[in-house]
Amino acid sequence: MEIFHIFDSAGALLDSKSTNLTREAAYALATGCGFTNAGLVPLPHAAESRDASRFTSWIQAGRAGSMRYLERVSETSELVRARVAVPFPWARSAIVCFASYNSAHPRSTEDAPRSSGWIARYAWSSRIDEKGERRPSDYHKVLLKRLKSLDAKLRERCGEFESRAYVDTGPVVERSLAVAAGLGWTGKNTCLIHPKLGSFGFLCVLLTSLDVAAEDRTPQMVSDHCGTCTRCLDACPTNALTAPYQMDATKCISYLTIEHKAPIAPELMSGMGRQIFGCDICQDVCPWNRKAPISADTELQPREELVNPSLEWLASLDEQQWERLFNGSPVRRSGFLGFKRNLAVAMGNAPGADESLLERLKLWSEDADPALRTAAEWALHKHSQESTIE
Ligand code: B12
Ligand code: SF4
Ligand code: SF4
Repeated sequence: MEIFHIFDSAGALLDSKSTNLTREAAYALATGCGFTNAGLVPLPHAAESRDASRFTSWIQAGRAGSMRYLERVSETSELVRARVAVPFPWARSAIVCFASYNSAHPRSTEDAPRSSGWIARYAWSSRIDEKGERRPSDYHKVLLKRLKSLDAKLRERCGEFESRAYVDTGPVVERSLAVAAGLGWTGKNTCLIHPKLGSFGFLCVLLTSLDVAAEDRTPQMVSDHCGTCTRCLDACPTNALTAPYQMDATKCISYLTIEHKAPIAPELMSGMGRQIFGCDICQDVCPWNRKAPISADTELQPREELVNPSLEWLASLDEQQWERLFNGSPVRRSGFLGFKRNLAVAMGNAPGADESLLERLKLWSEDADPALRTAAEWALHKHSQESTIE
């Protein structure tokens, strides 16, 4: 059967006599829509049972904490996310896309200005708007738009078919599909690592009812390149990486600062260091990110003001100013109160304490919000102990 994998010099498809997808076509169309890389996997895929049982064990071990949406079950009592076929029995292929957000800016693990915090690299993103002004951007929106244009391009060639486009929020395990699509391997830090692009990349998925061409149905997996390295496990400050390839999300700083809305357990606060939104440590120490190319993605460019931001500056923002700073940014997910709670922890971990930080912490230690109050009390206690020791 004829398959559409013949391109002219501009990358346009010349032949579309069949509706079978090829890797080459998926890659060309996806990169044409702005993605850095893309792979294709037939569904169900070869490692589906293995990944379904890994996901199920992870949920059963209580690793998901309060992220209840991950635990949703079907009418047949199967975890919805364990296999794509549970929510989408019609799905025959997944185009998995990778969008790099790597930048030349410092790593969280490098020396930083005194009393500065850390916002995860993925949340620095911005774009220039129609008026020429830099605006925060959110990868969910940016990439969903690209997936939709990929979907439209496929429709022009294949006619109608069933599809779903997901960036993060769909009921699928994106890293499982990315590995199956040959985009990289699962690192011991649990991240998808692309052998050339590293792990500072977003993943997203276009599920379709289109079949994969026969010659592209054989899995093209990237082998595990972690070898004897254990840098990520050694560097994780809260021991969230309980063993190679195993993460207890309830201990992960990313979970604690973004997803977890309640008070943070005091025994985890010291380990959180200066992270105020997300955490990059296990990726910053990874040798596979050292030589990764810098992303030229115009919609995911870093905002300078969010790199090593001063804790004092962030703590001084009122709600309106905070909303303005993070309107349209992934940082909004923590909420204003959650962000202040995270700041309080980072202020507790800051070396020494300026009078103004202590004043702010005193104010917050009387706040009505229990999560902020607990964090501020902990931070004050920590500084009072330090001054006693001195
Ligand atoms: C819940 C979630 C989290 C949770 C839990 C993370 C986790 N490790 O499970 C928290 C809040 C902690 C989190 C943190 C982060 N996240 Co997150 N998260 C998700 C989400 C929504 C679901 C992940 C999930 O289902 N977890 C359950 C576990 C079982 O699944 P998994 O780790 O993805 O599964 C693979 C491996 O663990 C592996 N595996 C399991 N057991 C074993 C055993 C062996 C031997 C091996 C080899 C492999 C293996 O198999 C699975 C399939 O391959 C996905 C989006 C999505 N819909 O998939 C984004 C996603 C995984 N997150 C992402 C990002 C960017 C992050 C952060 C970097 C953000 C930050 N800077 O703070 C950190 C990274 C922390 C880390 N080391 O993983 C990206 C990952 C990109 C990449 N290159 O890997 C995703 C895909 C979002 C996106 N659309 O881009 N995240
Ligand atoms: S993101 Fe941070 S806390 Fe989470 S596993 Fe990696 S190093 Fe540990
Ligand atoms: S730091 Fe080392 S062990 Fe961890 S993911 Fe990177 S290469 Fe693998």
